[in-house]
Amino acid sequence: MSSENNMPKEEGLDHSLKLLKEGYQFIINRRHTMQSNVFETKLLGDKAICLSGSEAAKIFYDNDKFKREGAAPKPVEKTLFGEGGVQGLDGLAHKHRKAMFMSLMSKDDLAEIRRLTKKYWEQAAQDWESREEIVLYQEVKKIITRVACEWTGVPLEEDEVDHRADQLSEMFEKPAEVGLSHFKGWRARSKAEDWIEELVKEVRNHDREVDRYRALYAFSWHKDHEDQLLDESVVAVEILNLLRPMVAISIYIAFTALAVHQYPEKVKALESGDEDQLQYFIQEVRRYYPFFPFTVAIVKENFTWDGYKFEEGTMTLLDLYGTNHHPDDWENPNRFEPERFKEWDGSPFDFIPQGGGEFDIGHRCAGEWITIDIMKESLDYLVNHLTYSMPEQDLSFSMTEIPTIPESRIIMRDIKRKQ
Ligand code: HEM
Ligand code: MYR
Repeated sequence: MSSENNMPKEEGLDHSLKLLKEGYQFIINRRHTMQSNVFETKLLGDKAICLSGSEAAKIFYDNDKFKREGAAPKPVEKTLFGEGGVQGLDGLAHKHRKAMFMSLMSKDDLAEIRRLTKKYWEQAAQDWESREEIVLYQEVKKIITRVACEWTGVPLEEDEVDHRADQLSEMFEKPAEVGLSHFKGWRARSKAEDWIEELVKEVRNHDREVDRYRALYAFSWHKDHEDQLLDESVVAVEILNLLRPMVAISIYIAFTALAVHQYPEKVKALESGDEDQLQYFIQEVRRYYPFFPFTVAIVKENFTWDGYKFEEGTMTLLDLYGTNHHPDDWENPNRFEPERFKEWDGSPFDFIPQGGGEFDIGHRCAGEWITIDIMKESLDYLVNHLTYSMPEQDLSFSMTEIPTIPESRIIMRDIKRKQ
C-alpha cells in the first residue's frame, strides 16, 4: 500500500482481467478496501490512477492537468469511438470541433428531437397493437434510428431500418470485448463508416441535397481550426458520433421501463405529464442505473493534488458510476428517489453519467440534452400514452457486463394506445 508519493496502490503485475470480471464495481471495490478516492493500479500493462467523487472529478476536468490524445484503449477506438473523432482531441482543435457538435443543440433542434421521438413512438405503437408481444429494447433501437437519421439528414429507406439499427448498436453493445464480439463491432464500424463516407462524398459533389441546418450538411462543410475541411473519414466518424450514441439511449429507455415497473409509487407523479416530474424521474434513472462505467484521460504534466503526485503520461480513470453513487455526494445513493433532483444544485461534478465539467472546453457528452429529451418524451409515452402488461421475465442486470442491459430486454404484452 505504499509508494514514493504514498498514493494507495494495488500491488501486482496487471489487473485488466479483474476489471473485466468486476465491471462497474472495479473502482468502487478498491475505493472501499483502500479507503481512498485516489489510488493506483495496473491496467493494460501500465500504471493507472483511478479517481472517484466530485472533488476528484474537478481535477480530472482541468485541461491543464489532463489530456485526451491517445487515452482511449485501442479496442474501444476501433469499435465505439472511431479514429480522428472529437473524443481524442485537445486544446484549440477540440474546442473548434466540439463547437461543431454544440451548434446543433439549440432550443429548436431539441424541440425537433422531441417531436420526432413522439412521432416514431406513435408509429411503432400502432404496429405493436397487432402483435402478441414485443421486446422493448429492440423496438426502441429502431425508433431512435429513425429519429437520428431524420434529425441528422441521413437518408433511411424503410427496408433499411432494421439493418442500420443493428449496425449502429453493434458499435456500442460490446466495446471492450475480444474475439468474435470485438470483430462484430469492428466490422459494423467499418461498414457504417463506408455508408456515411459515401453520403459525405455526394454532399460535397453536390449530388445530394441536404438542408443546410442538418448535421450531414454542417459536418460535411465544417472547417477546422486551420480553416480546412475535415477528411471524409473524420466526417463519417463524427456523424456516427451522433447516430450511434443516440441509438444507445435505448439502453436508458430499457432502464426507464424497468424503473416504471419496479417503482410504481414513483410513477403517480408522472401521470399529469408534468415536465419537472418527468425530468426528476429520468435524471434518477441516469444516476441510479449503470451505463458508461468510467472515462479515461492522460496526465498532461506532473502535478501534485491532495498530497499525491500525478506523473506525466499516467493513464487516469474517472469513476462515473461510482461518483453517481458516492456517499460523500449523495444521501442514500442506492435508493431510487427521483425527488432528490428537486433539491439538486446542478453541480457539474457530482452527477456525471455522461461525463462532467463543461461542454464547450471539456469532454462532457455533447448529446446530454438530446439524451434527456428523448428519455422524457419516451417516459411520457410509456406512462401516459400506452397500456401494457409485463409477463414474467428476467429483469435482472449484470454488474460486470459493460454496457449492461436488463436481461429480458423488457418484454411487453397486450399493448394498446390510450385514447
Ligand atoms: C462523450 C456518455 C449519449 C455524443 C461522452 C462521454 C460519456 C458519454 C461518458 C465522455 C465524457 C468524458 O470523457 O469526459 C453518454 C451516454 C449516453 C450518451 C451514457 C446515452 C446514450 C450521447 C448522444 C450523443 C453523444 C445522444 C450525440 C447526439 C457524444 C460526443 C462525445 C460524448 C460527441 C464526445 C465529447 C468530447 O469529447 O468533447 N458521452 N453519451 N452522446 N458523447 Fe455521449
Ligand atoms: C456512445 O455510444 O458513445 C454512448 C454509449 C456507449 C456505452 C458503452 C460503454 C462502454 C465504455 C467503455 C469504456 C470506455 C473508456 C474510455
